[in-house]
Amino acid sequence: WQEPVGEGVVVLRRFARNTAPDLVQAIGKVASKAPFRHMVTPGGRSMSAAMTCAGELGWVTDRSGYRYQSTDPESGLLWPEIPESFKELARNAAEAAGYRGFVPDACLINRYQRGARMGLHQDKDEQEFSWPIVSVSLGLPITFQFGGPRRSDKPVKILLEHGDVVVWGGPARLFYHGVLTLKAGHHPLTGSCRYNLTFRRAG
Ligand code: MD5
Ligand code: FE
Repeated sequence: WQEPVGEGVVVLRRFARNTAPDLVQAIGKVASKAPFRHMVTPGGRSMSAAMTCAGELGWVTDRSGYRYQSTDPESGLLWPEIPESFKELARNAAEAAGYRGFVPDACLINRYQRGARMGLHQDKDEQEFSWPIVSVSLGLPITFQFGGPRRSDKPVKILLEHGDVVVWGGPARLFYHGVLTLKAGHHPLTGSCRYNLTFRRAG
């Protein structure tokens, strides 16, 4: 079932619940090769969400800007491959939302701990926007802000909980969005944090 959030948005509540333990284990494997880190924005601030990546391309930010690149700037190595369990989930979720044959080349993994947030922004560093972004929430809940095409558009709040998957396509692909500060809590699978996986076609 789905709720009407906005044109191009498909919310798949609890879609990843059964595979969540596998996903969390696979996050650990990726992070053993490419550890979570707090990247710096072009403005010189450390992001409060820790990040790592998997896939042919990874999203990075530093003083020189936002971009996708094939190597981890911390190690100089290629990013780890996207785990099979991730790819299968991304493909199935995209298909459930009407996009057949979604093969992401980039997976960004965000880790939010108490106090972490993400301000309103657009995802526009990808080369094209015809494929959706598939996002998977794991662990602690967070309040998501779904805005519009302009920063000034008043955002709607949506609670994203463990196992929820959202497919952001159509006009929403480029809408402003963010998450409010993560509140302290405990989740049996992820402990004190929330993970968010985003699957993209970046190249
Ligand atoms: C998160 N991550 O919960 C979110 C989920 C990011 C990011 O925003 O850039 O890592 S992705 C939500 C998203 C993507 C594309 C469009 C829209 C939302 N939208 O139209 O609201 O960590
Ligand atoms: Fe985003």
